[in-house]
Amino acid sequence: MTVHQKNLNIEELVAKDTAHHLHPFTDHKSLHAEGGARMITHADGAWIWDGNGNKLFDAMAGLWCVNIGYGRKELAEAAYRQMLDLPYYNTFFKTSTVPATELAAKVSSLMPDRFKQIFFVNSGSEANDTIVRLVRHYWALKGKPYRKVFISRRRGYHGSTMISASLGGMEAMHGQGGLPLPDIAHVMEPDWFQLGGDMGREDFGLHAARDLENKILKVGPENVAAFIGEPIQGAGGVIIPPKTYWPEVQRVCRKYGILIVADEVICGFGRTGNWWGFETLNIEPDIVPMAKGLSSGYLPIGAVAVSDTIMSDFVEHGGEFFHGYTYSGHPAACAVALENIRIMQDEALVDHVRQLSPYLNEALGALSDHPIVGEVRTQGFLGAIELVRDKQTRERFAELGRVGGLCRDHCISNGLIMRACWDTMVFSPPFCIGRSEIDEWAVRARKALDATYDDVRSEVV
Ligand code: PXG
Repeated sequence: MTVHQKNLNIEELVAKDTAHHLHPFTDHKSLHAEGGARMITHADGAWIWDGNGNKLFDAMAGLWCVNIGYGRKELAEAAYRQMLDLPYYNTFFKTSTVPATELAAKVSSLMPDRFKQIFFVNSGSEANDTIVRLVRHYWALKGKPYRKVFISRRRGYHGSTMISASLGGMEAMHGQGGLPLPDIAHVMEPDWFQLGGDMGREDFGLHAARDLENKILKVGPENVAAFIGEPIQGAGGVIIPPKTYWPEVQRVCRKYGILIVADEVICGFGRTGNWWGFETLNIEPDIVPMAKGLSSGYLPIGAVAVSDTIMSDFVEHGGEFFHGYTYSGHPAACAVALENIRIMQDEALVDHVRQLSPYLNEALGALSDHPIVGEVRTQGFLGAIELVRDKQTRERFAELGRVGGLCRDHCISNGLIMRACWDTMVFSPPFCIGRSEIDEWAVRARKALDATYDDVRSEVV
């Protein structure tokens, strides 16, 4: 163990946190009523500890981001060394720094040849904000300023800023703050389990793609700038699309000259068993936002990879692109990301994910015999367990999200972190785990499912 347990007064800390810390994505009434947040104190590998001394298996890798696992000293040392050399300098106005230069080249080297240019940001939300500005400016440079509509999917998640939350398809988010902003249209998500009805998976994939074409025709193809989608929708409930879906989406976008944005914020950096989700799902994107796994969450950093097609217009037409952040290409964050990628490559972690994923699929897949589990699906180290009251018809329990919440709490009681997206339990574990940890996780998950079943037995068909 490389971690240090400090002598903390947790009760006092939780009170202070409740008094002063305004938490993201939180119901403040219930946080106050329940006596505050769970304080996480330290972590190692795939395990986190809370202030009460509970040790939990983190099957979410934080928020889908700690891909290499917790406790890697090399990353802390990379940040320390860089902060001594140069803690900050900007990358605006024709200036650069060594780690930003090296990281741009490194990220580009992990991608298909056409992605030579990398723009740095601090988060996935900023990556997608950047893309909306950059793509609209690209079309303006090409003399088509009216091409500004972005099409995305319902239950897609692209961030929490005004435009990235608008791109996202989360109704609850749109219900606050006057979203979505104009010139964004949403189409059906390729969720066979929930929306497929009697259709076969492959037919349903084509059906969902047809919804995109219908929307393009309604908006007017000449007005559409880009289609944005996560190769596998993460926060929407790990929606692994039918095999027919992406090829058809791609055909439709090409037909109308619409750019494709593959949001790799979750799927990127090995999560699906290849470096990029677009490789796993056979997509050829024009522009790629990334964050999370770029630094395994050790420091905030994101990026946008831009293909030659788009870049050539920027270089040809010239004129300043008025966009950037104080911390675009922050030296310490870039140094940590470089070290993270070095470890991923030296330890062949993407191969590890690909090789171990059938085992994970089998171990977690065995839960599909459970009375309230409708489906278990995985792709690489990304997956979901669907909770249903009727296994045959895939019918949900009443009050969507209630049973997911119960199950999440039972997971925690059993020393396991999985996230509930409504009644879909999702997981995205760190890459550093082996077979024994997967076995341990499956045992804990079954106990949590059993406890949930006890709560809702009378409702189950
Ligand atoms: N795109 C995707 C695909 C994401 O999953 C973002 C963009 C935004 O990234 P930032 O770094 O701005 O948060 C994300 C983030 C959840 C949850 O509830 C998911 C995310 C963030 C917070 C919570 O599952 N994904």
